[in-house]
Amino acid sequence: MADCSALEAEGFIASLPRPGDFDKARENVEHFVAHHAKEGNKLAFVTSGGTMVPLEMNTVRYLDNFSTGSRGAISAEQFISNGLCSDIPPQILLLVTLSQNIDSTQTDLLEVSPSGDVVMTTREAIKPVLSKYKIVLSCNKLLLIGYSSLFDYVHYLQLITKLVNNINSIVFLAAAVSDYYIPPEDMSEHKISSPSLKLELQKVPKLLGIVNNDWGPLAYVVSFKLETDSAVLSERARNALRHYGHQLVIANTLSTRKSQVLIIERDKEEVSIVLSPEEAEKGGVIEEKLVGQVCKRHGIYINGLG
Ligand code: PAZ
Repeated sequence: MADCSALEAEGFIASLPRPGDFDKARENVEHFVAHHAKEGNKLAFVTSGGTMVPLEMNTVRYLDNFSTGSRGAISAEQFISNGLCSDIPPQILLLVTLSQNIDSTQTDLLEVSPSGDVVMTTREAIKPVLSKYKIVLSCNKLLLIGYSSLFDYVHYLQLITKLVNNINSIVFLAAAVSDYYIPPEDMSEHKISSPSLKLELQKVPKLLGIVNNDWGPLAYVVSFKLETDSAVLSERARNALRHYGHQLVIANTLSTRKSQVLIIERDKEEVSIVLSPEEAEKGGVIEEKLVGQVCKRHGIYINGLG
């Protein structure tokens, strides 16, 4: 694993272009965190979706990791309405990819009015979701920060983890982060037009250890391990837990991720969380159980440190 020191991580991140709205996002996150710290509220910082790796500076083409963003989005909802936690549920800071999936969800909500204008649909099915979303936003319980590329993601990951570094914070890393990238200095400025294309990608330095060792040492860090071969899942997740020192690793395989996950915790037997077909049919989601377990364990963690 290409691990790096905090200094190397700083250098790597500084070599990447910053998202255009970084300063505004920093201001928003600072306000959100300060407000909830004053109230003594818990925070969950959730990352969600894939991280696009651009091939050109003026990006026409890119590579992406598989992720629909649904794990992060549903988990954020569950953190907000977590019925399994006895105390106040955490407020949410959601770092979410601005991917095609999200765009297409949004365009599904659009319809053309009789006057020909494109307007948000008032279809019954989405009314409760939208109104819940509006309430959550207006109560300042949710702050959304959008990103597209790997470059944006690592800048925000560093910024936000440092700002939420507190025992009351859960850092919940559900985004699917690329292991490879093209360094900006090797990228074509404009659209590549060569007759054939050979790509040489560099390994992205492993930032997972830095997240809790340097940027967020007080936070409760939960990372995800994705494999496609279930035979190696548990062992690799346990290795990741040992290697990075996170509080929890959630292990999932691509094909069964919506119905089964493993919770891997230091010095403990792994716990399997399953969503039965009957529960799924009734509209149940595995994230409800998963987030409940995370909140319960975070409560134990806080009490242990307090
Ligand atoms: O976004 P999604 O719901 O389609 O999938 C979720 C997931 C598989 C990306 C997530 O559970 C996960 O494992 N994230 C970490 C992936 C990684 O190992 O980089």
